[in-house]
Amino acid sequence: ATSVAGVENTPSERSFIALKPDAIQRGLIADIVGRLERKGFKLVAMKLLTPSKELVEKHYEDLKDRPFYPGLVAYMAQGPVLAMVWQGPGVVKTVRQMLGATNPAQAPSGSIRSDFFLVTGRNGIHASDAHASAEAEIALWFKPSELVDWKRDADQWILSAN
Ligand code: IDP
Ligand code: MG
Repeated sequence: ATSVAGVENTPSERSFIALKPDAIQRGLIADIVGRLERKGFKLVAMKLLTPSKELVEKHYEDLKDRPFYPGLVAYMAQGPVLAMVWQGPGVVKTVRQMLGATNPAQAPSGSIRSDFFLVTGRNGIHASDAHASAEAEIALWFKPSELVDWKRDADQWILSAN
């Protein structure tokens, strides 16, 4: 397996997506992962883990001064978390749209957070919000050797003719 840093706005663009412990506990893996898969994005890494408190703290470092931070870290560090890397043109922005707003009550109907979740503190899924944060989060959660470099035959039907 090799990994080449994803390039923004090309088919190699990547995002870090993670199903949070509530999604795992509730048996929503197939429903949510299925949406990403059917959209046409390509899965390049996936692992189920219970992240260390340190990993979660680093992942949510920019929120460390918020009142909900300790509860957020405890929620995530309970595990399990399904950590993934998905690839495709526009993946960062499009997956954020597929998620909907942070607060499921404000997420558009048909979005993942609207369809499966009720409250901000149990909103089931994380997705990188920008290209730079995606690359940083991928490096935080995965070793380069865990990213799978594979040729998908369906790409000729998904990525061509644009
Ligand atoms: P995002 O997940 O949509 O990017 P962020 O503002 O980056 O939203 O917050 C990260 C995560 O922190 C949220 O997905 C949610 O799990 C949690 N969070 C954000 N705001 C609150 C809050 O007001 N109460 C409890 N948890 C929150
Ligand atoms: Mg965020």
